Amino acid sequence: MKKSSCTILTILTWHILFHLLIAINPCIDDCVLFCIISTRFAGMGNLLKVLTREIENYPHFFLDFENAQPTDCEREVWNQVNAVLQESESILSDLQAYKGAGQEIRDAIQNPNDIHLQEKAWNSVCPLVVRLKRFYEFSLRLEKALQSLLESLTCPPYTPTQHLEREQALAKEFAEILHFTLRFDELKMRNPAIQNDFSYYRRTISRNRINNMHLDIENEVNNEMANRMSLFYAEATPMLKTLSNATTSFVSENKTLPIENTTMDCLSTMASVCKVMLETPEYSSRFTSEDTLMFCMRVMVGVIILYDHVHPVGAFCKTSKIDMKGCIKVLKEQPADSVEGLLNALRFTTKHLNDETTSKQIRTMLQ
Ligand SMILES: *[C@@H]1O[C@H](CO)[C@@H](O)[C@H](O)[C@H]1NC(C)=O
Ligand SMILES: *[C@@H]1O[C@H](CO)[C@@H](O)[C@H](O)[C@H]1NC(C)=O
Ligand SMILES: CC(=O)N[C@H]1CO[C@H](CO)[C@@H](O)[C@@H]1O
Repeated sequence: MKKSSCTILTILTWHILFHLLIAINPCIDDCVLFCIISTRFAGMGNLLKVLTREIENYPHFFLDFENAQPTDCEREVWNQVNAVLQESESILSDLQAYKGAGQEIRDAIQNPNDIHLQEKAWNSVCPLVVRLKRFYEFSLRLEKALQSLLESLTCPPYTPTQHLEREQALAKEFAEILHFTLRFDELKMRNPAIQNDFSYYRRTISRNRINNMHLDIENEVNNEMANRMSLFYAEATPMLKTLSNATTSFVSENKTLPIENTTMDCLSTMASVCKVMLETPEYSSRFTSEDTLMFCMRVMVGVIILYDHVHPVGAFCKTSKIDMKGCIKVLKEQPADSVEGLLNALRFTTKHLNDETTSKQIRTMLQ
């Protein structure tokens, strides 16, 4: 008894000292200090959790999706990612307005000898390809932004929970990337014109190349670019696939660190935080707008899908760090029409739902 209260006292002293020192020197030194303390007092984290009554299995805190502002420590990465995110709404509205050249292409194909119709189709498709290139290039910038965030949100010495709680503005940007991704892929899936236009473009350009005509477009979209764009648009959910590829390579390039676990933990923690905020009225009532609840749901689903694509056995099996039953339950408690798209995303864009390791109960919940 005496011994354990002594331990607790020591820990409290360190805890207080730690916070005092952080208050004095907030930025770099706290990392160093925390590192020293946490290596010297392995296990302190768990005891502290008990002391602060954080004994639940799943991380639990309010992530301020509406107002989080970057601290000085976050600012550099935040600015970099924010510059990318600034463009995301215009990408979405451009994609939403994308009508395609279906009619012109059909006319040209049905009248192969009508040069005028061939030119008309070609001239309609070229500007569309330039727009598709802009979307594709945006995916590359988003991929870089995601990697910067993952680096910040997984670096030692903090746990993913500590990172997300301390770096809420970065966590919010991470959420915004996922939110954007789901909306982009939804629009792309509903627009078959994109692939149709692009494959017409590819067939026609090789013919035009033989006839040595109308090749200005190649200054804009060269052959290598066209190949890469082709792979991108061939994906059912291209933006998510880009992010999951990026996350997978982030995990494998950083193998020497215990990051393999921390990256997955970062994703599962994010899912859990969203779930807890949605199912806990004390948290969800702090959002001033209904849109934030929808945002939170999309982010939860986005992060689950990402986890499922990156993790070797996915999000649905028993060992998954994501409480899938809880997440699906939270979605099903919302008005059906607002979550149907999200449930479909879980049904049709995940990778491991139909694996044998997925419990019957989860499969039934998603039927
Ligand atoms: C993702 O990676 C796979 C395998 O390396 C590749 O075939 C695919 O084209 C990539 N997809 C995207 C969208 O980057
Ligand atoms: C971290 O990941 C490695 C490889 O996947 C695994 O062997 C190890 O048990 C994991 N550690 C923890 C604490 O989960
Ligand atoms: C610490 C470390 O090795 N970080 C590397 C993780 O992987 C990215 C690329 O995905 C590198 O840029 C980082 O330097």
